[in-house]
Amino acid sequence: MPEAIVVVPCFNEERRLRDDDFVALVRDGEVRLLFVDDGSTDATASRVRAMSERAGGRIALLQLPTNRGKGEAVRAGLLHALTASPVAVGYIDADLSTPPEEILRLQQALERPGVSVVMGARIRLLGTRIEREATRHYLGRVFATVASLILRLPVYDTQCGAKFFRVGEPLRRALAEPFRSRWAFDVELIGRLLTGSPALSSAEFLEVPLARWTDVSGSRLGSTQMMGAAMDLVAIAAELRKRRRAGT
Ligand SMILES: Nc1nc2c(ncn2[C@@H]2O[C@H](COP(=O)(O)OP(=O)(O)O)[C@@H](O)[C@H]2O)c(=O)[nH]1
Ligand SMILES: [Mg+2]
Repeated sequence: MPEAIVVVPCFNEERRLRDDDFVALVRDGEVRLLFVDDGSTDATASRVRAMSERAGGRIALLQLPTNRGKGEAVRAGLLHALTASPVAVGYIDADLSTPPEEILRLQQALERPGVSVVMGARIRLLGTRIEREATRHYLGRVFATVASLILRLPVYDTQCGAKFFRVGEPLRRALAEPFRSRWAFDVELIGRLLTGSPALSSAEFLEVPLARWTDVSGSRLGSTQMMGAAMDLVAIAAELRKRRRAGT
């Protein structure tokens, strides 16, 4: 399997970083990790440097001077990753809500013929362990449903923090401009991929139901941020309309 570079956005994650799990992930899987420290004021950067030493350089650090939010940190990380010409890139959350074995399973799914984007989907099915607080689950379902309508794509879960992409012109173009949203940037990215030139077809997107996902405590996504993300959907919908018009 070709190696992927996986971006891990971090803002003051010193206390939640699980060093051993990250080091094991790059040892066991065909992945390299690029942590993006988004202007943290704690010891996030030195923790990543220590991991990098243990991982023989398979873990790298990109430091942004000031806090720009998750969306822009992911974009900066993906653009940096692309300079190394990988076949695939991805991003995951620093709290490993999506556990390492599931991350590798998502990466493998990108190998299927015709698949260019793989997204984890948090669906509570019998036999899975998706641990999410009820309020967050229901608010998340409303958000994802609206996102799906805006995107005109039958996507179940735009907001799971784990995604993989085949590297190519559609991805490069989709990352060229800053995102407008800190938290709803996944919706922007999917929208740009669907309406870009060249565009991806909806058939190239694959959602993989996760066997395990845990809402790790210490989230920075409070109710104010959730409201902000919901408002961002309005602007994203307007931008998508413009892009669709320009493309026809
Ligand atoms: N770059 C960056 N990443 C952030 C920021 N806030 C949160 N994150 C990262 O986004 C990911 C998910 O954050 P988390 O607080 O767990 O949110 P939740 O899981 O969506 O509730 C983690 O990797 C965080 O470090 C931020 O301001 N900048
Ligand atoms: Mg989290």
